[in-house]
Amino acid sequence: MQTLTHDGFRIHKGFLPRSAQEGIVAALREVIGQAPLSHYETPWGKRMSVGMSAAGQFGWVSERAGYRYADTHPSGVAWPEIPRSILGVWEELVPEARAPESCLINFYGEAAKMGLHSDDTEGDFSQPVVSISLGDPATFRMGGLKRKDPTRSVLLESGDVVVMEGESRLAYHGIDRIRFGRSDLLAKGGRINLTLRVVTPPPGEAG
Ligand code: MD6
Ligand code: FE
Repeated sequence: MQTLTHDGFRIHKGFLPRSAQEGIVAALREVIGQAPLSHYETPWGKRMSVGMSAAGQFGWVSERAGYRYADTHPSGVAWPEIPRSILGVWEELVPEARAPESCLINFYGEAAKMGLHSDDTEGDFSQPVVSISLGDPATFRMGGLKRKDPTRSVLLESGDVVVMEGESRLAYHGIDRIRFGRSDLLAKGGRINLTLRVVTPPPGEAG
């Protein structure tokens, strides 16, 4: 296994063996069965190409009125628990961190991509974000703290895990495109990205 770093992005190439990837996909089928993927509308009125769901105490939702963390799926049901197999990745890579409160599930079909953004709506930026890639490879673009900072890209493949912490925690990043059909992990192709996060403010601090 190889670990690359870029301004605080820690990229663990090949972190999850195939059997672990398959286990996580099986667990995600259960989660999606209870909390189906949504193509949210952004506050600026665009339908997102990425299908989204979540597990844990909070999920990220977006609508015309804005985006936010919500404690229920748009259908009103609670988000399912974060599967044990996914929690294990967090525990192994960021053992000092608080327990993750959200696992966002992003599904990329053939034409899906995600624009450059900073994950800046959580309550405790001292806590990392851990991101797991499954299925088809994708070009991950990494920048700096300002949108216009120079960027670099790296190919994320099935089983790779990225940790964003410290100086990279608020760095801009996005997915340019996926290489549809290159992986046989998902029978119908596509890419799943999971991001584990702490959402609430540090304990003892007023929200
Ligand atoms: C993706 N990832 O890999 C998009 N966010 O599909 C993210 O937006 C992301 O990889 C926060 C931390 C790590 C990430
Ligand atoms: Fe992100």
